[in-house]
Amino acid sequence: MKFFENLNFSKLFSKKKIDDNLLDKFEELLIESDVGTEIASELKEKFKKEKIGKEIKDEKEIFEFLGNQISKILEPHERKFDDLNKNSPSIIVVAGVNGVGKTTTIGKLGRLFKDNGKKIVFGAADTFRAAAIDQLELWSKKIGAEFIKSDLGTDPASVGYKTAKFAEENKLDIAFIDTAGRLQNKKNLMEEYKKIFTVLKKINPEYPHETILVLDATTGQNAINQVEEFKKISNLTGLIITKMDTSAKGGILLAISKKFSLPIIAIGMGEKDSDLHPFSSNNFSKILVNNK
Ligand SMILES: Nc1nc2c(ncn2[C@@H]2O[C@H](COP(=O)(O)OP(=O)(O)OP(=O)(O)O)[C@@H](O)[C@H]2O)c(=O)[nH]1
Ligand SMILES: [Mg+2]
Repeated sequence: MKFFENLNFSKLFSKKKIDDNLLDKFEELLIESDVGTEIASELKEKFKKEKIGKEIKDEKEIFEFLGNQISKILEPHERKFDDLNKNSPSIIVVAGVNGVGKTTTIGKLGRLFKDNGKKIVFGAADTFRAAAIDQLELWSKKIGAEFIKSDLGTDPASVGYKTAKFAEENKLDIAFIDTAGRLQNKKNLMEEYKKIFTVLKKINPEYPHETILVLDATTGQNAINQVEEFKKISNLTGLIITKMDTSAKGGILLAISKKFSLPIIAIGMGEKDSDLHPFSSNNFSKILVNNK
């Protein structure tokens, strides 16, 4: 990630004194890094207020300024893992378009809660692909989670139902329901999600307690459309951003926080079960500006 990686700040600030021309460049670079125009202009104004006319010591000073500002923007959105298990059982639907990392994230979350002594079940409500069911089953075996599936092609909502019931009957702590990767503009597929929610609510109107949207950090601006689409059909309770270990520009998270004010639960930093990190605005901003 490191969204300032390709941004040539040293060149930009070689003049040392900050003037309007440089500030415009600064703003442009921020926009290129996916933070969105609003935040880019906000950061520019703050930077201007504090630094205009002053001598800048070195690049580090700029990174520090940006890191602090980014951390301040994101801090109110931090949400702790523990918060996901307030009910017994906690019913959690994991949503997102295809390939973002839903199934892997369920595996990682499962590992985390399992390590904390929780009893969990995974429900394979992605019934469209045999490989998707197998993938989740492998994760369940790996970490010792219960596993609920139906035959290929059966109604995803019925798997959701079975999973929640199983969690209730067996007094489990958490049920994670995996869903099919699908394009948010395919109306019929969004209908499938709605059906899952409707069926869960028949068991208990509070179900699902959580609908977590998984976003792929490499997606860029399109992630905003994804949030918009999923917000229409569900009560999103949190975000998890995956693939932050790649060259993705994590700046999109700032744009999303600004626009939707959604809690951020965790970031995915790789494919292994230990690669899910609680979201910390402070750490995130540091990685982002590469201010080690
Ligand atoms: N580098 C990296 N790869 C990840 C991360 N999370 C998931 N992946 C990889 O991304 C690919 C897709 O992950 P899945 O978990 O299958 O994604 P999905 O959303 O369930 O996909 P569908 O079920 O097809 O919609 C896999 O190769 C994962 O190993 C991450 O944080 N970092
Ligand atoms: Mg999947």
